[in-house]
Amino acid sequence: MSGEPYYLTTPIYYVNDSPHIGHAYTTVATDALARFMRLDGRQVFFLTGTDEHGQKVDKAARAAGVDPQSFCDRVSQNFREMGRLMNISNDDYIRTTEPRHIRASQALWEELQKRDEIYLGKFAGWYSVRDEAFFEESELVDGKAPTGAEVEWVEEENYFFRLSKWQDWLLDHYERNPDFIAPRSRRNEVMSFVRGGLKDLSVSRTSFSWGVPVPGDPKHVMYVWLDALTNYLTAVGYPDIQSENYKRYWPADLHMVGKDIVRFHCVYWPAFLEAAGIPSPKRVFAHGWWTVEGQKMSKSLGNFIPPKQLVDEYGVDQVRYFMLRELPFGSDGDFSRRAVINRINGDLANDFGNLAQRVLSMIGRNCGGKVPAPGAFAPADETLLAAARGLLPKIRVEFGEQAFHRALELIWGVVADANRYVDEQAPWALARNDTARMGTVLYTLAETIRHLAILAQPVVPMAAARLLDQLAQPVDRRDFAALAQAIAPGTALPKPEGVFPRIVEG
Ligand code: ME8
Repeated sequence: MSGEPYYLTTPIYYVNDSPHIGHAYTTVATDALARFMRLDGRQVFFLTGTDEHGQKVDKAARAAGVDPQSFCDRVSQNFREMGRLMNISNDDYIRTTEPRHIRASQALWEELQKRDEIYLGKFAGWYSVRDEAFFEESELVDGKAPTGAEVEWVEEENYFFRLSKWQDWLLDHYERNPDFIAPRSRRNEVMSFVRGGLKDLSVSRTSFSWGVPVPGDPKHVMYVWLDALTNYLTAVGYPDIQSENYKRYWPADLHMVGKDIVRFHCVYWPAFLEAAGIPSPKRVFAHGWWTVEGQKMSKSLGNFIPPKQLVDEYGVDQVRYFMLRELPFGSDGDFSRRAVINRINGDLANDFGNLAQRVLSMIGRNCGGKVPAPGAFAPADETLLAAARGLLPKIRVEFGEQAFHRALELIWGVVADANRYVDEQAPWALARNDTARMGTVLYTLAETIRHLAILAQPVVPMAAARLLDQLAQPVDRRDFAALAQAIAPGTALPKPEGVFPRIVEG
């Protein structure tokens, strides 16, 4: 493998519950980026997995009447299946109950202890099991966590991490690395939290045992977030810092997370790492929150949408496209069936699907099923081809900033240009009186569709692959480097088939 390394991760999901569209969203976005980077020649390592320790999972296992390990084995499998269902191209799947991870977490702990970053003390404060987080009295809202979760008073002998010591370093780190936290609104939020003052953080618990035992003091288990964050190191071989993967992939290029877990990733994580002498990840992107049909997703409302239900109903590429196109990535938004159907029938079926279907069937009918040879290009042809050929550098910028919606807008901008061009050039009329010009127009369109299909692969991999099959493009000519090699006149094309069916509402 060659190419510059690119390491990206999703959060590891708690196994207390089944996957829903919120989890699918983060994973799909990360997958689109992983696919983009691979197509762009990068050597990608894409990690996802499950977070299996802590009080929340322990409680869920008890409620299900099974031991925590069997419970984790079962629920982790559901997240793996969600990955398959959403066509996720992860390179590794980590579970925090795996021996490799216990070893890495304990090694990080020992490193922190060796550097005197951890000390034994007495904790007294509020804890929310749902958030697996400690809160200050001043942070509580009507006696609950700011997230609305119940809190309980905890008094225990705990190990503490000297978080307060890292306050100035963190602020300086944010200043020196303006791209470390995205989007900007999250960066401001984190900076004002840190400026508000950091207290040392309790990093062990003794009131339950479902966790990684603290080295040398096994009546303590590690705080689930210290254990969980370490997964990003485990997967690249930590503590073996001489391993090929560690050297190649650490520090990670991107941790993709939801906005609910920014503090853990942007405050605690870089502080733990710096304290252990390990470089911080380059970037954390915290995306927004989905509501469903105008309501917060919650167990009590029973409105969690399992990804399988949507994929069965609309198709996997359709759901992936909707998720990444509908919301400006980073903002909150609402998931409604109406909005999904509008995107599918509008952008996919009418605009892109129809364009491809029209052009490929005209080539089938009027050119003996072979890509026609173009004559001299007219200005309108040149304009369309230039728009298609100019896309990659533009969408590279957007993917680099995780602005998936803007990348798709750009691609679909050229879909719209191509549709306008078909209408203006009217190749069906040229078929009757100027077959040479018709050949040039259909060639221009076939080449444009090839660009669009190659560039759409990260988001709609299956449909794009079917389009590239219909353009008879060999599998080794589908990456971004292949954009420069125009489709060969005379290429025999198979019979076209629609790739984006309309949703017919009953
Ligand atoms: O926090 N909208 O796991 P978790 C958008 N184990 N995204 C959503 C969402 C919604 N309504 N609901 C969930 C944890 N998500 C920890 C992470 S990482 C070292 C440990 C997504 O199962 C979003 O990415 O609660 C959010 O950050 C994540 O699921 C939380 O998953």
